[in-house]
Amino acid sequence: MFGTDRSTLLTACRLLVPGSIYLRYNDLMTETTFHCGYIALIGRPNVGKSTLLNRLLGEKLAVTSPKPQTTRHRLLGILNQPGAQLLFLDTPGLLPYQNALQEALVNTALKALADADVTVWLVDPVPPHLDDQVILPHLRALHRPLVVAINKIDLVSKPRLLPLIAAYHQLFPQAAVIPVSALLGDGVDRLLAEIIHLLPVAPPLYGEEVLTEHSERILVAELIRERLFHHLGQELPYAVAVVVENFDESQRPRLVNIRAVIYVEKDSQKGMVIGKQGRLLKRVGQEARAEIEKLLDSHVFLDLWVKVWYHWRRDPKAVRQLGYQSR
Ligand SMILES: Nc1nc2c(ncn2[C@@H]2O[C@H](COP(=O)(O)OP(=O)(O)OP(=O)(O)O)[C@@H](O)[C@H]2O)c(=O)[nH]1
Ligand SMILES: [Mg+2]
Repeated sequence: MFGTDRSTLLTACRLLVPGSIYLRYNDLMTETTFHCGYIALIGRPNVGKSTLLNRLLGEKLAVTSPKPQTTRHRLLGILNQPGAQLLFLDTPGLLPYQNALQEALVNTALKALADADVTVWLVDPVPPHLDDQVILPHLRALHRPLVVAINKIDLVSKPRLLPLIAAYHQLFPQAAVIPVSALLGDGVDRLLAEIIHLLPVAPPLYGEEVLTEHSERILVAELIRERLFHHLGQELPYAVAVVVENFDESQRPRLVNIRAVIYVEKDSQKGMVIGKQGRLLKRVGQEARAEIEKLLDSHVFLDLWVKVWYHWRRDPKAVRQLGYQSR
């Protein structure tokens, strides 16, 4: 899914000098009514926010999985369209929190909501949960435009969809309600057109070739975590955090040497991540390396270690040190 020119995109992102952007992108600036702004993708866990971000960008930037609470960062994905630059913020799913990690994730999502010029509330194709105390109060208090995107419409028949659209219209009469399938792409063009229409008139903030502002280290750690999410069962994926400790690109593109640590919360989990005779860790490493090589457009040597950080999810300081915090 990664484009071949992706590492160029990301490298360019790191090399950009503030102030040079407008000079280099005169073509974007010639529009007299250029639209630019932040769009927060908000919703419950697992509704498809990250899948939608990847679909909108045409690149795999965000990690996704069938398990809820996959996303842990506010991830910026930049899309350039004729006359507009869209700055999408993927966010962690909103739910009542039970530990320091979940609290940090909810704060991250709410901060993105507060910062955004337009909010896209992504929902499953089910009637609104009117008793929702985590999202609805924030959406009701919103002073900026809202779009409701009913996702996964590939899973429902048309006759079932119409009452759903009506129910969301009734809940937020001022908002456009747009059915989409992030997986298949249905409705995504209409969603884009609606968002552009709602964005403020402003010049582009980023150069045309920039896809994101995140470091390759973070994206690499996320790809490793995604593979762990796919292979680990039950609660174990949630006990895992990944940190890239060494990123040696002195021989790039011949080779990038990466050492990453997978943190778990208990001794017993360490063995589960490593697997019998190291098989699970080996598989995770092989799959992650293939994805990382596409991302970096380079051969990669990936050295994975598993360490225990006792009960890190309960400890706000540990959560921060592992890179999860509202920004
Ligand atoms: N059938 C169908 N499945 C979808 C669609 N969009 C996403 N999914 C699936 O839903 C699951 C969750 O998708 P994600 O994109 O990880 O969801 P998320 O909202 O980012 O989840 P969190 O990061 O946990 O908040 C994955 O298995 C996706 O493949 C869709 O339009 N149709
Ligand atoms: Mg996600």
